[in-house]
Amino acid sequence: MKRIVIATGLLAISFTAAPAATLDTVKQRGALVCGVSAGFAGFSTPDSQGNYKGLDVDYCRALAAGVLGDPSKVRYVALTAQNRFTALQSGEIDVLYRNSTQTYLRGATLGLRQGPINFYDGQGFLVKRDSGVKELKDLKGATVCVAQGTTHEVTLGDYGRSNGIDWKPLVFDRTDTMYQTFFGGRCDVMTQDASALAGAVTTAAPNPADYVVLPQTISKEPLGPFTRNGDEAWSDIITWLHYGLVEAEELGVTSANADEMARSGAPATQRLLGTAGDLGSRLGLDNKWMLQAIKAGGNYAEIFERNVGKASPMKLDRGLNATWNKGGLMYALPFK
Ligand SMILES: N[C@@H](CCC(=O)N[C@@H](CS)C(=O)NCC(=O)O)C(=O)O
Repeated sequence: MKRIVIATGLLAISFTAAPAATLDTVKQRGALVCGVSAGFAGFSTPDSQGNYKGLDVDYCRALAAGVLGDPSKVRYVALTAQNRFTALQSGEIDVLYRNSTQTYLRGATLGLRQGPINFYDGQGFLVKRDSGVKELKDLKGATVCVAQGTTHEVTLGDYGRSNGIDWKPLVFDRTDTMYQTFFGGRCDVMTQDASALAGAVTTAAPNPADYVVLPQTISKEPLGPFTRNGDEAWSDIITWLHYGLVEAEELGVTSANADEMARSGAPATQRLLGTAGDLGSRLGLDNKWMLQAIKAGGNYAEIFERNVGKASPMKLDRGLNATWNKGGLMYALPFK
């Protein structure tokens, strides 16, 4: 009898290795192509003139300043939760800064590198203040608005199953539709990164005071950049950019005093800013790349405070995003 072997199993997906030298491409093009969110208050959102603003956007600007000497040399590509990683795999963007959670599977299966965390977040829940809901167990049987293609979809199901909460997910492929639906009263609760919930309340709630983010989060959502595998030189730049912005905060270097600190700062400060040593050239960059990056939008604290901190509409605490010596997790590897 003829033996028929049917090959089943996983479809092997191979990602064409993108041209390795992203740094050269960016320099030749004279612009950075940065993948961001189309609309996420505090992280990436266009203002009335169409100029993108936010914490993720400030990383794109700092990178363009470091690599090209000009923070405005960025072309922003607005991406959804669903198409963000393919845009990077296909080479459409140079780097992804889009409130993207770093996970084992994303790191192991997408052909992408995960850079250092620029915002420690967690999955939170938003309810109407007068709903009487105080904690997650009050949400039994609740209809939950959740976005497709996110970590939240999976975590919501897992948490419900292990805690006996039979919530009913209502899944959206567009965040704007999800906001309309939730604020229109069709879901009892909406779940997202806690930062995104704070942003949604400031931008989309008819009356922000009517809503409250529950104190509990159900996951770790470490948000950070993604780059393509196989281009270590470029990934290193993305890595050290973040450490440089945090190191600047630790050393007290700000957008306002950076030039002065470059002239007269301590040796560690001058190494960071490129007036001592030649650290920049080791990454194929100008030695003053971090000076340019910091002058563009400030150190990590300035970027945080301006976009999502107490002085911004989102009013978030530093929390885990404080530096390690102030009770947080932000810790820059040394510049030496
Ligand atoms: N951090 C999560 C969620 C990221 C995400 O895409 N969040 C949605 C809302 S939950 C968002 O930012 N939407 C804005 C948009 O689609 O432009 C992940 O990486 O999966």
